[in-house]
Amino acid sequence: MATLIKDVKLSDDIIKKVLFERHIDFINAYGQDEDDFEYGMTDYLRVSGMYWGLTALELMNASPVQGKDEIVKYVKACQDPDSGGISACINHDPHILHTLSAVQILCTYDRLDAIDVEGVVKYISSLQQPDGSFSGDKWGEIDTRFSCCAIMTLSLVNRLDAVDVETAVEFVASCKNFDGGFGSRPLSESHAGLIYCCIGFLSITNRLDLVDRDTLAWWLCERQLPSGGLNGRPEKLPDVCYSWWVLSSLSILGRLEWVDKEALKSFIFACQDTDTGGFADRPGDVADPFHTCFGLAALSLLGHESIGKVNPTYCMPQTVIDRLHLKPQILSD
Ligand code: 3PZ
Ligand code: ZN
Repeated sequence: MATLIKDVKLSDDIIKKVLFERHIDFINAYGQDEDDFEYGMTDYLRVSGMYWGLTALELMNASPVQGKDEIVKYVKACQDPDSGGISACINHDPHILHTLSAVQILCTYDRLDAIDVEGVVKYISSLQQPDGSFSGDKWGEIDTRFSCCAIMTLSLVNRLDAVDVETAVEFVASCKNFDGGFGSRPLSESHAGLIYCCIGFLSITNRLDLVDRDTLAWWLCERQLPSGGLNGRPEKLPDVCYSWWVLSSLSILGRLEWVDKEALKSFIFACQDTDTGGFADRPGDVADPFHTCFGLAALSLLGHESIGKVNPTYCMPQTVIDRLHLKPQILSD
């Protein structure tokens, strides 16, 4: 039986440039509902939603119309004074993902002083388990995504000393599979999003020696489909956010040249919504800040000259990573 490849077909008249003005308006419009940037995004996603939108704006060299002070004030109000963690939205429970997003926003605006950084450090270290893994909140399950959030957050505030990095590395290493990829826990299947988390984690902890570089780079390149787009696992449709999870991992591994860059650019361009602005997961779908951020970030890694340089480990402007003197490990070609 012939193998059926799941894919999309790009139309012949796809746009071949980035619609910057449209995307800037799209992101800014997400905040205009109630005069505040914050309100456009569903509450359970808000602080991370702000990070996606604000990072998209930074990469386009634009500023939020609502003003950075307003954003800093909102993020500050989401910190729980008891645990030190940061929630998606005022009065929600703190979570490690939103804690990372908040720290990413504040580092980008050079406003870490606005929150209780020691509280953040205390919160992250409280989530580490005896086996080195991290949970996402005080109830949550264990997942390599949370190991990544923990190590990224602590490295951004220069406090990696607050956790046991060595056992944290052992846990992530135990999630490596025979295909070179990584899963969410030991024995769980490889997935491009989780591979990004683990490769980002290992680049910060300077342990890329634990990666089966070419086996993994090969698996990642196999995510590219005839449309030029990338999927997250075999048999899945392409999706713009996987352009980021796969490309950032390949970039850290020094294997960016293994993908067909022109074909991927065409796919990402085709995911722009020419009416509303923003990028969708695939051509014709509804645009959102998440895919807009990762679509632009992927184009940055592909060398688009009008998009600011993004750091492949942190998905933050490279200028910010340089200002913080962070040097996540990167393998050269
Ligand atoms: C999306 N989340 O669980 S979510 C997310 N997905 O909060 C945010 N690619 O339905 C937006 N799919 C859009 N704006 C989607 C964040 C998911 C990822 C879903 C998705 C992305 C295809 C189906 C998980 C970092 C943080 C969180 C995730 C990944 C990386 C949804 C569905 C899920 C979610 C939010 C909205 C629109 C935006
Ligand atoms: Zn997606």
